[in-house]
Parts: sequence; C-alpha cells; structure tokens
Amino acid sequence: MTARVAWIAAIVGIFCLRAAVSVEQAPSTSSGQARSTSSGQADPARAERLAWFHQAKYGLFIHWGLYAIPAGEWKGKRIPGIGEWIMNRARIPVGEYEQLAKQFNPVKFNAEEWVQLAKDAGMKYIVITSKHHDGFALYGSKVSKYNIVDATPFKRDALKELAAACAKHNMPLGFYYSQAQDWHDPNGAGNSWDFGPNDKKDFDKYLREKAEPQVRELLTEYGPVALVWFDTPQMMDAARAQRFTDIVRSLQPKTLIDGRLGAAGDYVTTGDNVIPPDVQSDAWEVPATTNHTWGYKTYDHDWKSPGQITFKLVDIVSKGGNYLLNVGPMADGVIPRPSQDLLRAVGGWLKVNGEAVYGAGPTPFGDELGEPSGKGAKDLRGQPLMLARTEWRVTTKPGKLYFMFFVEPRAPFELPAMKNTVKRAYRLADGAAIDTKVDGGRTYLNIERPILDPMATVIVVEIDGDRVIKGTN
Ligand code: JFZ
Repeated sequence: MTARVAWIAAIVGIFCLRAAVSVEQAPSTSSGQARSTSSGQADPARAERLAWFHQAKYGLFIHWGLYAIPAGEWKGKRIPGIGEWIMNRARIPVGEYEQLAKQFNPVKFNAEEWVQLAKDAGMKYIVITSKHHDGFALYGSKVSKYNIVDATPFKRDALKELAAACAKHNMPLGFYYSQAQDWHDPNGAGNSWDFGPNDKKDFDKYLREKAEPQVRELLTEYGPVALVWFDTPQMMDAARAQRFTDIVRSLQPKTLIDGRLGAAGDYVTTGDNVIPPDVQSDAWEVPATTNHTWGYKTYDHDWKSPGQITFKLVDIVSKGGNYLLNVGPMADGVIPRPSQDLLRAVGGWLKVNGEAVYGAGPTPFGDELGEPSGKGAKDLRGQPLMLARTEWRVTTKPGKLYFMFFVEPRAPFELPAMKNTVKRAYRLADGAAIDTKVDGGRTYLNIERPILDPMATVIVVEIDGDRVIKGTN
C-alpha cells in the first residue's frame, strides 16, 4: 500500500469521524465557530483566526512552477497523472529535472492580473505554491539556491510581486508549502529514485536546514500571511508538526494552518475534490481542480462548466465548508484562457447572488442533500452510501434562508417543515416578490417558471426569529 494511498486513507478516516455529526449539531452562527478544535479543547484564538475564513468561503489556488515547462510531457512522451508530479511519475533524475530552472522565464507573469482575475471571479483569498514537492522555491530563498531568483533567467521574486498586488487589493494571500516531500533534497521525503527509501534519510536534517527556515522566510519577508497550506505529511509525527506550528504561531499568530500538516490544523482539509455528503461541524475546506491536474498540462482540456462550479460552491457552503479552486498557469506566466473564462462566469453569478454565499451558514435541514441509498450499500469509507440530490440547496443568515434552485422546482414549492413564520419571500437577483401561502401547517412558494438564472436562482425567505426552529406548527 503506497504511502499516498495510506495517506488518502488517513484523510478519508478524518471524514467518517466528522460525517457522524448530525445536522442538528451544525454550528449555529454563520461564523461556524466549532465548539471544539479538531484536538478537542475550546480555543477562542482559533475561532478568531477563522473569522475571515468563514466569511470568505471561496478562494483561488495556484499551482505554478518548473513543472509548467514540460506541462505533462517528457522526452516527447505524455506522462499520465497530475502535472506537478511529472518528476515523480517519470522518475526524472534530479540532475535532469533541475535543468528546467535554466528555461524558466515567465516574462508574461503579471501579479496584478492574477489578483484581478481572483476579484472578477468572486474569490476572497489566494493560496499559491511557494514550494511544491519538486523542491523549487517560487521566491528568493536564502536557504536554497534552487529558487526563481537565483536559478532562473527570470531573476524576479514572483511571491514578492504577488504579495504586493494582494496587499494593494486587500486580498488575503496564503502559501502552499510542501513541508515533507522534497524531491530535490537528498533527505527530503519522496524521491526514492535518486536518494533511496524515506526511512534511510536524515529527515530531521532536511526539516531543520531547509523546510523550517524557508517557512520562517515566508512568514517574515512577505507581509501578512493569511494561511499556510501544508501537504502530504509523509514522516510527519506530532513533534515535527509541532515545530512548524510553533514557527507559525510565534511569527504570525493570526495565520491559519490547514489540515495536512501532520497534526490538527485550524481546519479540516478534505481529499482532493472530495465534498462530504452532509453538514460538517468543524471548519473545513475542499481543494479542487478545474480540470484533472493542478500544475499546467498542455493536453488536459476537460474543464468543469460554470454551472458545475457554481453548484459545487453552493453545495460546499450549504455544508459549512470553503472551496479552494485551482488554476495552473503556463510557463510564460499566463493563466489558461478556458480557466479564466470559467472563473469569470461564476464571478458574474456571484456579483448578483454573493449575499447567499459570503458569510452564510449551512443548511438547517439536510433532506435536500440526499438520502442513504438503503439496501445497506456502503461508500468507500464504509459509510451508508448517500444518493446525492442536487435540485436545490439552502444557506442561512440570521432571519434569512437562501434557497438556490439548480433545476425547475415543483410548483408550488413546499418549504421544509419549520415552526417559524415566513414573513416574505423574494428573488435575490431583482427583488421580485414571490407569493407564499400556508396550507396544512406548511408554507408554499409560488415560484415563477422558468427559473430566472439556470446557473442557479436564489429565493430569499425571511422568517421570524434568527434561526430555524425545526418541526411543524
Ligand atoms: C496533494 C499533492 O500531492 C498534489 O500535487 C496537489 O498539490 C494536491 C492539492 O495535494 O495531493 C493529494 C493530497 C491528498 C489527497 C489527494 C491528493 N487525499 O487526501 O485524497
């Protein structure tokens, strides 16, 4: 069982635990302040750190580096799998792979344009790969010469420029950092084809001489860091993870730590593109691709549609989570047009309907999410197989329910049972009033058909009282 599968199993394990959480226990306030940390004890500082995260909901992930040059091909052969793993998948000797640095010259890189794209897309934070598994740093590191300033003809510090553009636009910036895997370092994890098996390496030497000092650089020379996105915690035990936690907490106490450090972070990180079947009580985030790779590949054109992305975003927010959606810029520094167009299309929907997403709380109901398929069918995690329903989703704010229809609702639309009285209902996009009628203790919405926006139409239902009281009158 490869380390990667073992590791995925670990992540999945985390979710069965959480999936056990029933809807009722869902956090009440839109800020979703979980009552306990993933390590159990109450931590007001953590809740404070998470406040912006719970407001933001939707972020831009950027996987960029030397792997954008081969872009999925090596010596004329297409290498299957995610593009940023090409050195591993093709077992490229480090001496050969590092030569790519001499070709890395992204003259079209424009940090301002990247931040503007995130804003146009309705994304509220950015996370970029400062160093991925291949060990190459996208900033001027004094710890390792294997970086964009010292090893390439480009010589510019991309993270310095991005940090400046983000500061100018008040865009929170986070750094992805591969703390464990480093295929360039003889003692880093993961490169068995040049340096042999992990357990023969002086891993702590690599951590002390490269990873920890580089994380310090990122937290001391690039302004406020919104979060550090650690990943694939091979060989990371509690003591090693604690050293990174101490570095982050001591240098920038407000900085969030994701769920892949190798110890409890500030929030849970799901598996890639894994959306849990129901509401999760703790803060969580889904890292997701717009096609089937994180790093740019020339021949992966299987892009998700704006409708699919909008549904996934709303589905995730209605379950209490955040959506971190990725782009893989090309080697010249330009983000592929199809992914730009896709993000801007979703951004257009958010310009009109963002009130139902930013800072919104999860569904107080749950039947709309799906039901166990019955017949004892189990999913990968051994949990009752959930047959997802996708007709509509709902998010909440005090006194308001945001029903989002992705297909034509039954007419009239029967609201889920609740003791609250419906004060009024209207279409968010244009404020158009929606007739309501009460019959047999249930409230019905007379939603005009066809629905206004096929991407998703939002109907706001104002109720008496801040929160839904479930049950019938
Ligand atoms: C990791 C990286 O290996 C990959 O290159 C990318 O950066 C991605 C965001 O994260 O890949 C993973 C990590 C964990 C899981 C799947 C892919 N998982 O838990 O299912």
